[in-house]
Amino acid sequence: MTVADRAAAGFHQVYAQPPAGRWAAPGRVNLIGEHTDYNDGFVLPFALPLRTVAAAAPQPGETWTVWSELTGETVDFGAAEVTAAGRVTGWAGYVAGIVWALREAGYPVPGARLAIASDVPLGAGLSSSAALEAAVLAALADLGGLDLPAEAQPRLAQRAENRYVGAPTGIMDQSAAIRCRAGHALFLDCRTEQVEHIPFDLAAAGLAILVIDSNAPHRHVDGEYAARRNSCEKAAALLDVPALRDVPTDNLDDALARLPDDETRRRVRHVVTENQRVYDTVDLLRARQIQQIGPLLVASHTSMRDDFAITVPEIDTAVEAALAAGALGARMTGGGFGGCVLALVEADHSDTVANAVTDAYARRGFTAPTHTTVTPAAGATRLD
Ligand code: GAF
Repeated sequence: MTVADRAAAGFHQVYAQPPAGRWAAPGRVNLIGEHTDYNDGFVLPFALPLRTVAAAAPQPGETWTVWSELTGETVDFGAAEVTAAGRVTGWAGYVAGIVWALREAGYPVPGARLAIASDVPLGAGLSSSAALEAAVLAALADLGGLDLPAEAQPRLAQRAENRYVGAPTGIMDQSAAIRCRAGHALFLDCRTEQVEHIPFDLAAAGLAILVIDSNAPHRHVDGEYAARRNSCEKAAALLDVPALRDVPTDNLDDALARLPDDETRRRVRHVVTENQRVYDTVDLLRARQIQQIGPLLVASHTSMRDDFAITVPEIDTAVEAALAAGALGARMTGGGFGGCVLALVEADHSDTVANAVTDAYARRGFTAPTHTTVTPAAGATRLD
């Protein structure tokens, strides 16, 4: 059964009625631009063909009921749970967070029944939480006839995650889940939220993106993410700029000289050089030179490993093995401390690269990785 069929079947089973509609939102990989979003910088994600689907129908009053195929659990909440942040926890907190954020922004949110099914793996760094937020947001906005343009939705979903769930993430994942276009990468300015859809036709160039899930256990992800964000914000204050995005690349050495310690200098160097790599990647894609972006992906990975210190041995092993097997470029994608690696490969070479990574894992005694090739898909949409 497709994910959309599973959502509809779950809805029927739990509520003994058909849904009024189904809304889908994708997971994402980030081609380049890591930990730049909360520094007001630039990112270049694209949406995955893997999606989360919310089947939904209105229900009377200020009450919400949500079922998930993942746990088989049904969670109910009412106005009391969405007047203050954090009252619903676990996976349903992302749903309650969207209701909370909509209400906070003054929207009259309709009561609703929802059934959620998903093909986006959890904990793989492919943004399953943003896919859930975006699918639920699209469903509630349509059911309530809310005047909520797509451009305004990522900030609202991010607020749900930051304030209701309590995860201090930036705006990349929600923007990707909502605003991506099929066949394109999303060049997003995280300060202005301006986007440019950059054509990313891998097949025409004879290329593929291989996504390798490291299957590494996530280690201290939340605490380390918050710590990186804090160092960046402290560094921006020391440099007397609103955000690290405001440190120009050609001024980097001066900026670094004004910082008090080596660790802070490394964090800043990652963010400033990563923003530049996003620009350089976009320039190459605009010139239809996809195969030339490999060295930028590799430089991004090195910077995440050595300066931002967010990789783990399984991830570095995957990148090294992919490159040794002929990948044109490879890097970790997402927040770090586990998750996925993406490799740019010649289309007919993706099995060779994937097998080389599997062999390298076996040699190191790591849990076997999993892999898939992906093409850029569309953002959130109503299915029916
Ligand atoms: C996670 C966050 F949710 C994003 O906002 C972003 O910071 C990313 O890590 C790192 O680039 O996915």
